[in-house]
Amino acid sequence: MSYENILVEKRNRVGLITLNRPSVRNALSTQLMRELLAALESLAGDNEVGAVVITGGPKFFSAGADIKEMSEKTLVEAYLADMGRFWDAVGDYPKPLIAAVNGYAYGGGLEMVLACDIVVCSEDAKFGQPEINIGVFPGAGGTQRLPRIVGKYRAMEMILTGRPISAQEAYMLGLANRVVPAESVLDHALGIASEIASKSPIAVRLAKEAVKAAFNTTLDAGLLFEHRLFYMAFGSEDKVEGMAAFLEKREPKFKGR
Ligand code: CO8
Repeated sequence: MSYENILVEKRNRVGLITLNRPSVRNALSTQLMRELLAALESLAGDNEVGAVVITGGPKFFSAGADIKEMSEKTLVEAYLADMGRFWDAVGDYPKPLIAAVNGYAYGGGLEMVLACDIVVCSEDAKFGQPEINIGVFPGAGGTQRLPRIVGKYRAMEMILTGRPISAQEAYMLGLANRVVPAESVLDHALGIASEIASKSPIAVRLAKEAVKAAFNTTLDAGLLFEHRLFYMAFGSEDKVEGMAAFLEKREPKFKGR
């Protein structure tokens, strides 16, 4: 598939997707989201890719869903288009997703960040859910994922006032793993991604599944799920190789099997 609204490349074992509609601040149109999902799917099926970085480029991440497109939709059209499923698919992605955020991530842009697993942002980054200012509210996961990360009160304030928070606030709230100078955001994100991509892809996938369950279940059920997935890892060649390499004092060679 050829892409008009995103750029896709591979750097070693890392997939890199750049949102690329700068004239409208990377507004997330249906077409862009379709392309993003197609790119993610293709990278998911690529055994040479161990993790994926999503960025908006050096100036801004995204100003959110495309307001022009949404302004023309009726209730029935919005319902049938069911845009939310695109963000759900990002949240369900099997490989680790690292968001590299320069500048603002607003609305659906923040919701895309929230669907990722690790967040690196610039010192001037801003995170906001401004939907309330245009007569709606977050509809692509913001009301569910944001409170799970920053807590009820901060999420309520962000969603009900629409005011963005700074990179430092995001870091303090656990919404960003690292705050770094703008020019090194992508390198940091790629560094984390390639570190992850050097591990056993099976162990990484199982670990991601287990951590995600923590947000979706009781402690008992989550622990049971974790234990089961842990035992599953014992069926992989990578487990045999990883433990043998440790005991033989050498670097492991993981094959993803
Ligand atoms: N959608 C469409 N076009 C946009 C958007 C957007 N979200 N944001 C900016 N643009 C366009 C502007 O209309 C403008 O176009 P033009 O040049 O034709 O006038 C161009 O981008 C540049 O915009 P600005 O001049 O405003 O650029 P600034 O750098 O001054 O400001 C801001 C950047 C602060 C990001 C500002 O553009 C802004 O506030 N944008 C809107 C932010 C917003 O409200 N986002 C929430 C959108 S709603 C949403 O995301 C819902 C998610 C749920 C999805 C559905 C799931 C079911």
